[in-house]
Amino acid sequence: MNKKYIFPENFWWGSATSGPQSEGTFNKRHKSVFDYWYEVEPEAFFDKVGPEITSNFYNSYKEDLAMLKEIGLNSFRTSIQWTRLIKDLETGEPDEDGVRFYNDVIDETIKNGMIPVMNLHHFDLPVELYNKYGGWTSKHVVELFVKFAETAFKLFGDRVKYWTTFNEPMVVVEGQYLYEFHYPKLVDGEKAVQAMYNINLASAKAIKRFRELGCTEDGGKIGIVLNLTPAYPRSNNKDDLYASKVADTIFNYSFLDPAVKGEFPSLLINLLKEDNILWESTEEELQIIKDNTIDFLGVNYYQPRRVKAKESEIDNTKGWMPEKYFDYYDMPGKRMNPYRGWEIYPEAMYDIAINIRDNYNNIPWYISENGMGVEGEEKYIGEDGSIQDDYRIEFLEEHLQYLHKGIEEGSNCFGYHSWTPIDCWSWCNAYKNRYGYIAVDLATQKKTIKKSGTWIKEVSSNNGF
Ligand code: BGP
Repeated sequence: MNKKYIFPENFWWGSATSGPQSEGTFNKRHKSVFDYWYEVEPEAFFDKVGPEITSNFYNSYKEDLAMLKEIGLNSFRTSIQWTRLIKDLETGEPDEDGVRFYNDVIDETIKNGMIPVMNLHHFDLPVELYNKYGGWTSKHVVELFVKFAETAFKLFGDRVKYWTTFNEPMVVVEGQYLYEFHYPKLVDGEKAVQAMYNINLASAKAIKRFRELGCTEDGGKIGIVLNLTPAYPRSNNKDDLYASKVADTIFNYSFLDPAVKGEFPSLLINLLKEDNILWESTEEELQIIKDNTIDFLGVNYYQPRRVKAKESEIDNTKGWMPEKYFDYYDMPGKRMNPYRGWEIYPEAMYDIAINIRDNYNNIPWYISENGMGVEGEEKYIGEDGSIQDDYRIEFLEEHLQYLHKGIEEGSNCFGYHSWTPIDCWSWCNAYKNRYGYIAVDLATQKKTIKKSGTWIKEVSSNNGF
């Protein structure tokens, strides 16, 4: 008989989306960097589909959340858009319609038996704050983020018990300041490093505010969502090992260490000092980071990072870049998701679980995103009219098996959220790759449960498979 994978009691079987990717821009007070970028360069988005319509969650959240309940989910993460909740970005004064909307979403989530997890920043900086202050390189923007967070905590903290400050902050650093895939598409190592520091500071300051406001008193918890992409070396040769250590330090531990341990990795500080590019910080700020670590961690995992010792010449034309320290390694025979171009390597779920157990105080954590984006799913529509996404079920089961092994060996993981419940908009890829348990027909907004939606319902009701 096949092994059964049963998960810990009260395990979260949920799914995640974000405000900017699901709501649509209806009635927003401000534009985010993505709203603005689409306005000035629509051709940068797949099929020129922008963030304005998306899956229509702003209008259809009641029906959508009822469908999430129908497929058995017991928890749900989305994000509060800064550009929707806040009327006055300087004071943090809320917008009436934004308050109404998020109140309804939260109430409706709870009414449908799901734990709401609310995130505060999912790549969606108000563009005005970039234009006026330079965005995440500005410490004033850090203060404005804390005001926004405070407004959200005060308004919704009575019902929302799980908060996260940022989703994948390293992707903001990479996209905005290094690799040109988020507006303003800069290539500027110095700014990247300052933004990395400032976002860590913003997270710690928001956590501090959360605790000062007494949000923890009736069980409120706060964390951060990080995309951990373990760096695997080509070989055990010491130079390859060093390359992977540096890649892990820059891309993973730059946020994980301050979040959990309250300190930046010394290797990171040393490299940045040697490269003469260390951020501006004060003693007082570093103390705030030290004193305000997270209660729980969300981990987004999609793909590993394969690296080898630096063999190619360092490209200095772009200024400081992380690739100064390693080369990417194109491992022969790796499994790929051809649509997204990402390697499939479920074993990393186990490695992440053990790393957290052994090196990060075995902090309570959950998988906050994992999933498979596939293009052209219409071709898998079966006789009953639903998408037969067996490939997705297989992908999710494999990842869950490795997660289960980590849990069996003592890692403190309390849940699994897939990306995403209902097909949603995906940054520059727009609606190219679909990830949902529920399909959306963009032309009619008709939503249909896929085979994986029926599968997760079973898994959730059996607490395993
Ligand atoms: C994560 C983001 C999500 C989501 C997901 C899928 O990095 O947190 O917002 O988009 O990746 O990736 P993509 O949309 O790029 O295919």
